[in-house]
Amino acid sequence: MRIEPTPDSDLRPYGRRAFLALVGGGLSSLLWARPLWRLISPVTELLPSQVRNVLPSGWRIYTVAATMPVFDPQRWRLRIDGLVARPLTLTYAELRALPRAEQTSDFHCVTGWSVKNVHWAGVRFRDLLAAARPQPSARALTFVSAERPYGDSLTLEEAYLKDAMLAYEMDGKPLPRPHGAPARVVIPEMYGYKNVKWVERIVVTDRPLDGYWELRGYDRDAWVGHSNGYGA
Ligand SMILES: Nc1nc2c(c(=O)[nH]1)N[C@H]1C(S)=C(S)[C@@H](COP(=O)(O)O)O[C@H]1N2
Ligand SMILES: [Mo]
Repeated sequence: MRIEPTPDSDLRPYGRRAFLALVGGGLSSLLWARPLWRLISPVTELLPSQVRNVLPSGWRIYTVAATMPVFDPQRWRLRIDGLVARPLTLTYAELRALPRAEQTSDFHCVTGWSVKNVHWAGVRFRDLLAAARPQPSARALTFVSAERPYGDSLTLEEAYLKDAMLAYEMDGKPLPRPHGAPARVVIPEMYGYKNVKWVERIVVTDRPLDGYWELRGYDRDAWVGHSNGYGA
């Protein structure tokens, strides 16, 4: 895996190491990472710095790195590996050629804002994974963002909910760069932090792993209305 230069914030290198360790299969660092984060930094103090801007549509564009990944349709690849019979790499054209699904759903950030009736088009995870053939021990998916060190995971049960998808269109247009071009996770039942933007790799694992915000105190089970967010 490519290792990126260390960014300026004192918070970020920690998260990158933890998440790369996670993707590399090293789970041990995560077991101590979470309680440590709770001690160092209450969740509420981290949130305001997340807000880059608020759009008239009600969306806030959230990032953790200094710059957003650039999407080049010729060079972009989506890697699917881990507990699969056949690890594979999809081009953007190959992703678009998979069975297309569409839906209209609401989007909720754990900090209290929502956007209603977002129209998404993309691929259901079952269709996305079919060619890779998950092994019988597969239980979860870990989504690695091109925006390091962001990532998160879903159990297969969650990923196979009928309105969860890897989305490549939003409101009738290709997914805009600030929203994660060319592809992001959409799972309306769960808070926004599970909806990983700029997905470039999906690792099939035998258990869900803690993602970026979970390492910083949020629940892994991010069900809207039932987890430890504001107003929950
Ligand atoms: N790569 C990446 N994905 C991310 C985030 C992020 O900072 N980086 N923030 C998450 C959070 S907390 C929310 S609420 C949504 C916000 O989606 P938007 O930026 O498209 O409004 O993206 C999620 N996915
Ligand atoms: Mo969020």
